[in-house]
Amino acid sequence: MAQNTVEKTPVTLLGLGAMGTALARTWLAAGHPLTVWNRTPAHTTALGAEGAGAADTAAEAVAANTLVVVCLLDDASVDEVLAGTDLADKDLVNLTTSTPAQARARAEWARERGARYLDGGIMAVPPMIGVPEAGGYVFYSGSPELFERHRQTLGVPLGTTYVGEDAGFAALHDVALLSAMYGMFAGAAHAFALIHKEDIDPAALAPLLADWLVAMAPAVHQTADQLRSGDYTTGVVSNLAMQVAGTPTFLSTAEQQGVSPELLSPYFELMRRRLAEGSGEEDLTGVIDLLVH
Ligand code: FVH
Repeated sequence: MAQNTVEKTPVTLLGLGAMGTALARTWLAAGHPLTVWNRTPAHTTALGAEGAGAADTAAEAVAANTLVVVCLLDDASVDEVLAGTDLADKDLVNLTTSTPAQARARAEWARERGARYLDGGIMAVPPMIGVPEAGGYVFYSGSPELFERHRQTLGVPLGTTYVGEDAGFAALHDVALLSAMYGMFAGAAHAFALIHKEDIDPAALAPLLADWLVAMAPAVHQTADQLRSGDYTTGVVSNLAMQVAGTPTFLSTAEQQGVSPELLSPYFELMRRRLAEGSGEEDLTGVIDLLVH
């Protein structure tokens, strides 16, 4: 009885793309009163049937509740959608992917309009929404009070990880993790290309590849320790000199397999430059120094 009488925070959600729709369903399922708006009104129909209130305009949706969540395509669409709304005294949570600079500017923009602001970077794809065991979560940054106030509501669709008061930090963490992911995809693409013309089943390589990437992933902790200490030679298992000596093997193999080295070469070039600076006893950590201007 008691659990049914707990009042759930009403939520306004602007943007019913693949992500917004998935978010909406979890709030509805958890019993949160939900008001939705989408540029293409047809996207609100199904959610209306599931209990959401569909507003005719973004301004009407914003007026309906204090907590306003935005999940639109990009920062330009956020600008467009919020332009005619009254944000005074609203709790604005922006889950639209943006750059750190855009997030910081949006926080200031919201403050000038009398709103409190939280920025979010979603580390999940739509099928992971509302599925805790899938491991998805959202990085949040901006007002700590706002995060605490809505922590429970924001935790309904996905886990929450608060990364600081600087509104740009959620976007920065988001882009950092996704950039690492693209590096991993690039490496996997090269690996599949190497076997492509051979009598090797890609489905046989895939589990070997996945296990190897998982086994290597903890190396990031040593990288972090070395960056913190400034000593890139402690705990080194495979030093830079040895690794650079091995690069011709990778490049020759690519050539023999008829595979372009264009994904690997830029990284090898950075390794060679670091070695030329006399850093042969280091880990690969020194490459990071070459990337930072
Ligand atoms: N889907 C994913 O895999 C990723 C996972 C990580 C986070 N991203 C980010 O989430 C934001 C929304 O992504 P989405 O998947 O919902 O994207 P779409 O399905 O393409 O929906 C886009 C919504 O934005 C509306 N919209 C676009 N432009 C405008 C505009 N100028 N004015 C008003 N609304 C606009 C669009 O409306 P409509 O086309 O249905 O009328 C959708 O509601 C995004 O930042 C991802 O990077 C998702």
